Amino acid sequence: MCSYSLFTSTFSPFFIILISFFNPKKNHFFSSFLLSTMVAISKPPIELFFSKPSSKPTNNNNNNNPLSFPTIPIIDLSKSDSKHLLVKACQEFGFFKVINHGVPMQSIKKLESQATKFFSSPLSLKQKAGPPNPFGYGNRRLGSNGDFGWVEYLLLNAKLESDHKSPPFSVFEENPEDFRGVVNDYVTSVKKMACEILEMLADEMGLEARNVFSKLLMDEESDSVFRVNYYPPCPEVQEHESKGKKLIGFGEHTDPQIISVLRSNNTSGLEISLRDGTWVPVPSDSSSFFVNVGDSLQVMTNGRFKSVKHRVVANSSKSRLSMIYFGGPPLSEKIAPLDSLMVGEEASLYKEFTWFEYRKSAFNSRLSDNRLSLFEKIRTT
Ligand SMILES: O=C(O)CCC(=O)C(=O)O
Repeated sequence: MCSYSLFTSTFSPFFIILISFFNPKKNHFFSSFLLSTMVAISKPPIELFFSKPSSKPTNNNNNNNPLSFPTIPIIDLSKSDSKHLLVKACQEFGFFKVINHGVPMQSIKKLESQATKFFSSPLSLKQKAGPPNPFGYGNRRLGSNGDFGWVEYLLLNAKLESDHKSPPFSVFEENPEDFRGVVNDYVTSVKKMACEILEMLADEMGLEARNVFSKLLMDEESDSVFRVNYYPPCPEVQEHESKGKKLIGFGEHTDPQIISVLRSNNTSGLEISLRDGTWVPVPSDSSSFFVNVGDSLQVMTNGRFKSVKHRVVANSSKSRLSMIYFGGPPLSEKIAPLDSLMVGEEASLYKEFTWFEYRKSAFNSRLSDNRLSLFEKIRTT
């Protein structure tokens, strides 16, 4: 089933021409023969989506071996002592889970249901919402530098006033305005939570302005995006898994922005990389959010916070649906360590750059590249 959908998405123009030429109603035998032959001959290399067998262990994150596994920090946003834990989580992992987050479950469920409906629509309809250039529907191809993943996605402008009459919103034929409204409600709540987290971090770090990070997301020109990912199940996984390979839904990367806030359905697949390179699966929790430190926040804190490397592994039987808000600064914003954070003679670890420059550089790289390395100062000591 998964080979077939990959086939149709990769070769659809060819496929459509042949179908219309050999009308199946008139020449059923020949067209079915042709179709099955095409599927067999043109079967795309599924190997493309599998990782090489890893030399680095994946920690199974179960309770049988609690000592070897550092538990992913859980931050209760309703508790007053959370600020300290937040800073610690950003320093140690660049990743944490948030509970009591204040995002209405109704808003989450509405968006999830609209997104599920969209991804289960015929490919021809979904393609009307693409390509993701910069916003729209994408399928298997991640960016334009040769990265593939077992994923379909919708990439949307997180600016709330954007046009619901053009793609991808116009594809929600029954009511594009309604879909835009559902996205707006969700993004508004998640952005509020992201800003609250950023302000708690600034407070705890003793920065003079508690909105020093959050104002970049609140800025009218904030370059924030919203993404919905759908990872279809792929039965062929089992065969490859026995050889120690994983079906890569979304290849390893760090997020270039300031902060990312992720929510998924109850299908796991997200993994984060610890400093020693061990991959740790993150158990899914559809009622909580997961937060990543992005590269820009790493730079603004002069490396005190770490942007977390993460990836998604798809599976054989359950689909994963995730929605991620990427909070980014305005394009012209200079991304540099905050003066108020620097201690004594502390020097910046990074060359000066704007978000526009960094974003451009990130777009021109492969997912797994260490994108910040181009902007690191060469240390002389
Ligand atoms: O889909 C997920 O769970 C994470 C995807 C991700 O890392 C991304 O879209 O940047």
